[in-house]
Amino acid sequence: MHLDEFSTLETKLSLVYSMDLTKSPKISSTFAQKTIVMTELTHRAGFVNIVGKPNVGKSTLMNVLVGERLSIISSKAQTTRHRIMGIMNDDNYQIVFSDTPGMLKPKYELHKNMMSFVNMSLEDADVILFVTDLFETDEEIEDVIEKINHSGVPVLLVINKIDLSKENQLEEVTAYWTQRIKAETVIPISATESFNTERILQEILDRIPVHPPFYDKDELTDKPERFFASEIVREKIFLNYKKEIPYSTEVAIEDFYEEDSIIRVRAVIYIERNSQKGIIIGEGGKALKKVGTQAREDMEKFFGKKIFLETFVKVAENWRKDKNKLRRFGYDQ
Ligand SMILES: Nc1nc2c(ncn2[C@@H]2O[C@H](COP(=O)(O)OP(=O)(O)OP(=O)(O)O)[C@@H](O)[C@H]2O)c(=O)[nH]1
Ligand SMILES: [Mg+2]
Repeated sequence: MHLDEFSTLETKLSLVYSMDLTKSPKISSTFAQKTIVMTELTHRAGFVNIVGKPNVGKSTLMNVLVGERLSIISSKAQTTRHRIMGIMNDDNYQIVFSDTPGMLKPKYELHKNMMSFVNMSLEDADVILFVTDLFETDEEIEDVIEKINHSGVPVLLVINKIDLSKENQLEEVTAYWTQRIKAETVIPISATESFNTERILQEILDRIPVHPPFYDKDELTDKPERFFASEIVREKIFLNYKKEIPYSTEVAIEDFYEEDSIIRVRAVIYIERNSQKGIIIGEGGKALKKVGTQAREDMEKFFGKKIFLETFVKVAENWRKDKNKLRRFGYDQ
């Protein structure tokens, strides 16, 4: 560690501890000073990147670990399209989780961009959480697994959805994956039941370096408010429409205007073809109204404020295959 980093951190810690500790009549200032140095020598921080095939529960797990609904979740594969950071802060550590899109063989330009988020996250991790469930195989992702096995980064193999496990299934799945992934340990969990997720935390803390925090301790994510607003609308689209519609849709927030007692949000739902407009809007506008109401309710919970949400539908012809449009939607790397 650089000496100047040490002194900045020491100043910060001095401020914190002079408030907390020296106020207490039982704790002398010498003790407070010692605690500062101890914390400096023991504070851990690192990047923990969550990867795996689509639909195995990566986003559910990150939300559980961070304790906030940062990533959207759906029963359909390929819900997550970006790398989303979720920061877990404690006095003694800071873990910067990254949720990533499901690993797949790219079929169009959007997939390539999604996979570049995954590849990047393999490079800057202190620990990789490779998540699978009881049902997935390594089909289509053999090359990414190869990359993980040669990355030199410690891998924790997380087997999710064990609430659905039948006799011997967990043993069989564990045997299958331990032959493929070079993992330091295997952690069976149920993300939806928060079962055994504490063990993940312990295994991470054993592996991340002693380091000052990378971000302010009150920060929770790297993404702006508009991103979460658009993701909430997209989640409701994944929930309410079938087949190609969720995959053909992107959401852009054109206005996010915060007033004292309300946030005014203008969301544009982009589809690939004019013929999809009718499906999105639905008979008498019912389908779009439902999406709007559900999204508004979730935004009010997320932002803790009343929301006025307007939704519009526009066509962005074949946006999934168009590099310029993808860049406009924030997929540029
Ligand atoms: N039964 C059960 N279902 C789970 C568990 N964890 C997640 N799920 C469900 O699995 C589905 C996919 O969850 P996500 O968290 O969106 O999965 P993901 O890996 O982020 O998926 P992509 O973003 O598409 O890569 C959702 O319907 C979740 O409710 C679990 O522990 N048990
Ligand atoms: Mg996800």
